[in-house]
Amino acid sequence: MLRHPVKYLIIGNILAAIFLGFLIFGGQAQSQERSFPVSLKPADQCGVQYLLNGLVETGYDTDHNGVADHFTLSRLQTDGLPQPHPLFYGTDENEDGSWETVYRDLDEDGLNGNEEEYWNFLPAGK
Ligand SMILES: [Ca+2]
Ligand SMILES: [Ca+2]
Repeated sequence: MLRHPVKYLIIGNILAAIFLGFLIFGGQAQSQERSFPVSLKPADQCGVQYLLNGLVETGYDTDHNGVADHFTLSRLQTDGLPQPHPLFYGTDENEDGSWETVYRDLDEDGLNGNEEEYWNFLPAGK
C-alpha cells in the first residue's frame, strides 16, 4: 500500500521539474527577442524624404558622424503632415545605406516596447 504513494510522489516531482524547465527556457526565449536598439531624438534627425508610396522617411545620425544610421517610416495624415509616431523603425548600424533590421509599430504609439521585428537581414546568430 505504501509503495504507490511514493511512486506518485516521484512522478509528481519529475513532472514539476519538467514544468519548471519549460518556465525557465520559455523565459530565456522571450528575453532573447529583439527590440529596437536606440531611442531616436529629434536633435539627431539628418534628413526627411517624402516617398512615392505615401510614407515619409526620416534619417537619424545617432553617433553624429554625418551619416544616417537609423530610419523611420511614417504615414501621412490627411493634412499632408507625417503621423506623430512612425509605423516602421529601421537600423543601418554599418551605415552602408541598407537597412539591417526593421521593426513595425502597428499602434504607431512610439517606441514603448510593443514594436515587433518585421525584417532581419543580419547574418544568422546576430
Ligand atoms: Ca551615423
Ligand atoms: Ca510602440
